[in-house]
Amino acid sequence: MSRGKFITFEGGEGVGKTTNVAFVESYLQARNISLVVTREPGGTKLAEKLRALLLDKKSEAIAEEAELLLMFAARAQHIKHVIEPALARGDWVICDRFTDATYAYQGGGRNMKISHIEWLENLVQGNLRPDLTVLLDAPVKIGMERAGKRGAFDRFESETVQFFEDVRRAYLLQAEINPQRIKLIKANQPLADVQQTIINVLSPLLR
Ligand code: T5A
Repeated sequence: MSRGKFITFEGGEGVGKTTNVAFVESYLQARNISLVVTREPGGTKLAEKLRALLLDKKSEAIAEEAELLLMFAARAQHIKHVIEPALARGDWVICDRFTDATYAYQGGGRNMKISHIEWLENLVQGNLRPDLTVLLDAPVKIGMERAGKRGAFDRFESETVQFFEDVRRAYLLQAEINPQRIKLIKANQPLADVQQTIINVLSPLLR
């Protein structure tokens, strides 16, 4: 049994990650690929509890270091109990956000040291890196408008426009540093065009 593929979806608020994760799920299922769809922070009982704490707007002010460590605590659980077992049994894993989000939000948005994120990434993930990352990119205003239609904002969504501009810049830098893995797709085009581009970037993995 060959190891499954690990695909992550990234991007700022409201760019269409969840919509396109569902699209890829149906697309791969139609090709008889056995897969697990999951998300971060989250994906296990404990990690979902940590997600609720991290997104809760009413919580006490969370120290940046605590936020970073909670993201990686959730990730450690997720990798150990969901991602690694699935990949080992040959399933593909489609994950709505992963460590690029930490580089973007905690590194770019919160301005935390990249060397600290790299250290935690190596500690928690060992050699595990996605085979493919779909980075959906749109101007901050468009993403926030789309996210706003969904209802009340969570703790991250309540951040400033400057924060999201910094997040976006950090994501684009990640794509520049990792051009083989991260495929940048313009998300401010019609959904059908976004999805056709996603099929194009997926096709090398299906060969
Ligand atoms: N976080 C996460 C960190 O800070 N560090 C980390 O390490 C990690 C892993 C998680 C939060 O945690 C932070 C980042 C996040 O703030 P989340 O729920 O994963 O939160 O992220 P959100 O961005 O809040 O997810 P959203 O559901 O808001 O956005 P999506 O999934 O990008 O957008 P989606 O698919 O729900 O689409 C939004 C709307 O746009 C429409 C959809 O139909 C929907 O109505 N849409 C389009 N409309 C027109 N044209 C298109 N091309 C469209 N694509 C989608």
